[in-house]
Amino acid sequence: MSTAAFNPQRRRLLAMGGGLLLTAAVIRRAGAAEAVEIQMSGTPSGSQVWFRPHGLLIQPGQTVRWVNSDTGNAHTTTAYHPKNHKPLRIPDGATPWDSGYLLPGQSFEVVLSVPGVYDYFCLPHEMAGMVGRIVVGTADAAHKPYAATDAQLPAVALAQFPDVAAILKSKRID
Ligand SMILES: [Cu+2]
Repeated sequence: MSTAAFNPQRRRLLAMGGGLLLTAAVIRRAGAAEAVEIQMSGTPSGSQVWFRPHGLLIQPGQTVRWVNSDTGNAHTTTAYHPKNHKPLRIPDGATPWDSGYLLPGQSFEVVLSVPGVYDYFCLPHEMAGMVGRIVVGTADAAHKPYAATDAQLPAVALAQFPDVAAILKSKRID
């Protein structure tokens, strides 16, 4: 119950903060300071789980914040990277992340600075297709990134990555 009460309050604070940042943007560098939220959620039974948005375009240096807005499930946000025992599907030189288990109401942030395509997954739900893709800055819209490692991923996860072209066009894909 306390987490349910915490979330709306926190969102209001974030909204206020966002307003202040927009004001500051007049002075300098709006995009660099604004955090973008990705919700981690699912159906009450856990039979369906998702990141929302699961396709996202941000600018280099922007902060991404994953929030577990689920009522009962723990989730992770984990980069596809050898350090996380997965094939490399983030740009060369980018720092991989692994949130560890986030309980409902908990959140995790990273700052993504290296331009390119970042694929990530939820550790307990990769096999349920709970994956996401972030494009930082720009990417080759015609390119299928990381195709060489596609065969190492579960088909259900692979099927969920939005096309780079669609992310560049829509900026946000739920
Ligand atoms: Cu999950």
